[in-house]
Amino acid sequence: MMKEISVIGVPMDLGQLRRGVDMGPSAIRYAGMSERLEGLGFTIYDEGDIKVEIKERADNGAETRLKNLEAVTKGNVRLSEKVEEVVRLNRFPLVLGGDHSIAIGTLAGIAKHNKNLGVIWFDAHGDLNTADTSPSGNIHGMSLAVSLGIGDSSLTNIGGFAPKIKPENVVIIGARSLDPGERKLIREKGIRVYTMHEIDRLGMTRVMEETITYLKERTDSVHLSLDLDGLDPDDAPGVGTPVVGGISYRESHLAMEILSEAEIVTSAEFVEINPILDERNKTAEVAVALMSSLFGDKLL
Ligand code: B3U
Ligand code: MN
Ligand code: MN
Repeated sequence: MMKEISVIGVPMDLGQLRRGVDMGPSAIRYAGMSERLEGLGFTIYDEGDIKVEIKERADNGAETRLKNLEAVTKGNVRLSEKVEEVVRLNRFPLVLGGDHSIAIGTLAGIAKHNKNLGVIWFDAHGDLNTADTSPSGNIHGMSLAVSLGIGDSSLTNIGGFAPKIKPENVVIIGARSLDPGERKLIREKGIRVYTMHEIDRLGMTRVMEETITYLKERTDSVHLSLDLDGLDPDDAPGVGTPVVGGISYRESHLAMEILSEAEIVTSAEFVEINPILDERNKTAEVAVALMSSLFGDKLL
């Protein structure tokens, strides 16, 4: 794995309606991220935060169902440019959210340099809605679809090209809340999904081994997009849309450790941490612990 990590904070709360997720990057830093990763031998370049419009000044998408479309687009354009620069410097981009709409900008920046990018989407949700299928109009529930080239063109064309990823290069892990339109898209596009059913049935070890074999066969780099709501709300309570019956603290660590051993992950983001809804920064601390496992921390 690259020994230099660039950390990029994205205080984005416009892809959904709950306040507080914009404080995620700060909460993660406060939980001791840099010290933990430096302790593992990495050099950390903290690039600070991307500028995102504050809620009070953001438009509310008068002529579209997509909430705050213009401000979400602008923040993601800035993010994509920063991520692209980091990849060009051959550093590992580690993006801190913010809501999951920021995956649009992260993937746009990475995909500029990686034409055969794989994505692990660790999430309770599919984030595969479009303006037509979304029950909420919230862009954080559309970011994976947008990255596949499906959705509003101002989002799909960020970076000047689309799509950013191929459906057969995506693996969703932890899904347990999928809308009807998302299920249809999964079937139509043949996207690989490990729902909680498969995780319970096969165990996390087999799920991760299959995922790694699958992605190694067809991709040359892998982005991990980790939504903290993929975990069970008992372990990660500080998220905007918790869904019961999720991945446990231990299973999620095991997943990170297996990924670390496989040495396939080339970029990552940790999103949806909402300190206002959290219990004494527990969810940010979980995020830092997971990062530490992903970057090779061993128990012994
Ligand atoms: N699928 C629903 C809910 C949702 C998606 N992502 C989150 N919640 N975090 C939607 O609004 O698209
Ligand atoms: Mn998500
Ligand atoms: Mn989610």
